[in-house]
Amino acid sequence: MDTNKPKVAFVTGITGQDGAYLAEFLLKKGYIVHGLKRRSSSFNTDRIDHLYQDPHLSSRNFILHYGDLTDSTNIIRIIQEIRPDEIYNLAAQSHVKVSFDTPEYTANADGIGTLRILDAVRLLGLGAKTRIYQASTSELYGLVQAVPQSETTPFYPRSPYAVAKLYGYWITVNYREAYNMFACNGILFNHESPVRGETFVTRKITRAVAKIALGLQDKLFLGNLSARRDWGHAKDYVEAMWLILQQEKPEDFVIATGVTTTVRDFVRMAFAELGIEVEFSGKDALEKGVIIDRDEGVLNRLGIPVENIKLGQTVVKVDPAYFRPTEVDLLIGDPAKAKTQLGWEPKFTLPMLVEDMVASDLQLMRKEEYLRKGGFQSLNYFE
Ligand code: NDP
Ligand code: GDR
Repeated sequence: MDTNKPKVAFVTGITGQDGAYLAEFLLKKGYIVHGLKRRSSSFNTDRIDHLYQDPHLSSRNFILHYGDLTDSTNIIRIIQEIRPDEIYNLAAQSHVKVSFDTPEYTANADGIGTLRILDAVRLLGLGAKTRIYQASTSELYGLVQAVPQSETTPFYPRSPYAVAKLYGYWITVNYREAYNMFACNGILFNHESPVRGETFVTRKITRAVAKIALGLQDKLFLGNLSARRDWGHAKDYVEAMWLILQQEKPEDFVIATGVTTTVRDFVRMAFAELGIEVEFSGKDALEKGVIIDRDEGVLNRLGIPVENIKLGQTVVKVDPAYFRPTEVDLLIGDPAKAKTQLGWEPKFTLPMLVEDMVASDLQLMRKEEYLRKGGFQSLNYFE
């Protein structure tokens, strides 16, 4: 084998949060990266535009292919063409709440989509060459059986998304055992970043906090404030994906920080980044968050007009429309196996994650402020 030949990776879901960070990570390691991109009626490549290479160049190390996980013919064709050393299957309808609205599509893309990848590798006779990473999730644990959740904690999925991912998890294990393939599950707990999808709760919060501070929005409507999540930074988590495929034996790993926080506390932390103190009162659907203090030194340093931050103003309200038919109340992962076997350790703490996201959204919303002042249409309001 030519050891100087660059490794070839195929990343599905390359236009998503993790796909973008993973592509950057692999390119830095010298890989040739192929990505699967869906056709969309408008551009969907914002997160990877900085990696784009002109297709007319004679040699490229970043190549995109049109395709969809619901179409096995294109999956087989692309894998046959590129014969990857590693496949990272990150593509999914990844929103838990949306999976209640689109359960059949979610099952097809997230569950059967995983089978399509595994079976393409098997059918093409690449089982001994190609290593496969499957993006499994802490949502598999669902209804709490035991905490902290580890590789041996029983699963109890609580959404069409989680049930589809349960199929993805087990079909990966089955292909490993039945066909001796190097196929692994990374059971990743929630991980976020400045490019997190705008409808996931952390990003929804950091965007709204920045808008409220700049006077572009009054308040933020949220669902279950008491849900607890183990939040890490996506940058740390894509490194773990790669490490999982570099082991001698294929195994499954939990990737988490081991720290859990309520949505309510995430809101407090995000406002606090901008020198705004928010206190919560009331219960369930009547709970609300009100500004009780402001740090003028911080506001001045960040150039946020003090008059935008009104003491007594309600900035968070609960809208039951965001409640889920079945909720996952508590996630807290035990990353001990990843720490000892992979040598993986997250570099970001939760306060560092919040700081990164709020700073980035403040900058983004300044652009929106500028556009609005100029009389232009504002950025979309995502929920
Ligand atoms: P995103 O929602 O940001 O990205 C999902 C990606 O999948 C996008 O590139 C999307 O394309 C693509 N995609 C969706 N449906 C299809 C389809 N039918 N065919 C091809 N591509 C499709 O997710 P994340 O980056 O946050 O997550 C990556 C993976 O990890 C997902 O599988 C998710 O379920 C899983 N996961 C995520 C965790 C997290 O906290 N982020 C935790 C545990 C697991 P487009 O851009 O066109 O929409
Ligand atoms: P999750 O992430 O469902 O854990 O799935 P999300 O950020 O959507 O929700 C986290 C918790 O916050 C509560 N919540 C709200 N959620 C959203 N989206 N919007 C709200 O307004 C809101 N208010 C409260 C939710 O009820 C929930 O308890 C993410 C996805 O990335 C999955 O793909 C991944 O598998 C898991 O993380 C691990």
